[in-house]
Amino acid sequence: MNQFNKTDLVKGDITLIYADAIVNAANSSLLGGGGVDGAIHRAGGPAILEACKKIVAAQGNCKTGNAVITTAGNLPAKFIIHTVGPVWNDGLHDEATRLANCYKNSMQLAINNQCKSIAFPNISTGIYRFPKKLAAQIAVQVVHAVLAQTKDLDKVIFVCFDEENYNYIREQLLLYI
Ligand code: AR6
Repeated sequence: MNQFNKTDLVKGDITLIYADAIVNAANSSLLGGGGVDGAIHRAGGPAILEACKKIVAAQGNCKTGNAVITTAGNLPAKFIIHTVGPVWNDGLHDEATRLANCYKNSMQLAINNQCKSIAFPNISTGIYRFPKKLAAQIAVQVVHAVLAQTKDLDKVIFVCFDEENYNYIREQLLLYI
């Protein structure tokens, strides 16, 4: 299986995806919010928030670029990996590196928890205003770089809620055929 076959592109709602882990674009409080974060907590039920609160009590807030793992509650996934994307400022505040870290650290956490498949939303491209084209370039590049270095993941699914993100991710994935 080549690396291209290890990536998939889906347009829709990540809460409906059957993957070992789905990634949440959270904020550092881990207490929920709008966008995909709101959708995951709503669909997954209160067990996810309870697990997040325990993590915050034990280790404090989650820093930008880092990731933590919880139950997926009522969702079809096994785990939720909550990562905190950067707020886009002007591109001069390490936004690109910090977004890359979200993808890297989420994949590593999935591997550490014996996950074979992981689904990502377009982290930071909503409320945090990261430019979608640049975010797609970073996401696909990092995912392929990590896949090239591990045999532990069988599938990475990009789940795009909007047409614009879908087209940018598609454009980037085609570069790897
Ligand atoms: N499934 C997949 N993708 C979705 C869904 C869904 N159900 N809903 C929205 N998106 P955002 P951010 C897409 O704003 O920019 C929260 O309040 C959306 O179209 O969810 O990282 C957190 O608590 C966009 O492309 O996350 C933080 O405070 C992408 O998900 C803050 O928002 C990310 O948009 C994080 O902002």
